[in-house]
Amino acid sequence: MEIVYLGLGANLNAPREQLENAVVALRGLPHSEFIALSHHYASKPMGPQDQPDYVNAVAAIKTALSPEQLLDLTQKIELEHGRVRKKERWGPRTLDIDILLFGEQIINTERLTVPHYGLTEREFVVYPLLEIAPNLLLPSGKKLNTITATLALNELQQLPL
Ligand code: ROI
Repeated sequence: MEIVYLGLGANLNAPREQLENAVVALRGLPHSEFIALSHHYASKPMGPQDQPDYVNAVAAIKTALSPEQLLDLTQKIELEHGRVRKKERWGPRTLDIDILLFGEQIINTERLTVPHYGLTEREFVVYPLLEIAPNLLLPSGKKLNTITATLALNELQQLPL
């Protein structure tokens, strides 16, 4: 079993409900155990600014699935929640599930880059992740909690439950 951290994001069609539905689906993943969920956070869009603010969260699961099996299932959840893959890069989305970390594994395949390439630069990933894993060590050997010293909050806001 590996501990996997998943980044959740949405900015269309009642984003908080999208995340809640995603969590229900993640709780039902086979060969897996749901272990933690951060608060929801309101965040300013990274990329084009002419789109709604996002709601982001991070979840932790324990899984016996392989990274590719998990990716298949998270992509299926995205599609079932009406994710529209638009042509526009970094455009708005109903639900995005990113595999941030998969145990200590470093994965570079056609389909998967783990750790997620944006992990340490995105306040809407780092702060929710820190909330549920305050002592996390990245595969690079860097401690996650040292990154916040140089990472601006950019109006990130923890939302009440
Ligand atoms: N911006 C924010 N704030 N949150 C996201 O989840 C997010 N996801 C994306 C892009 C378009 C890069 N911007 C984002 O895919």
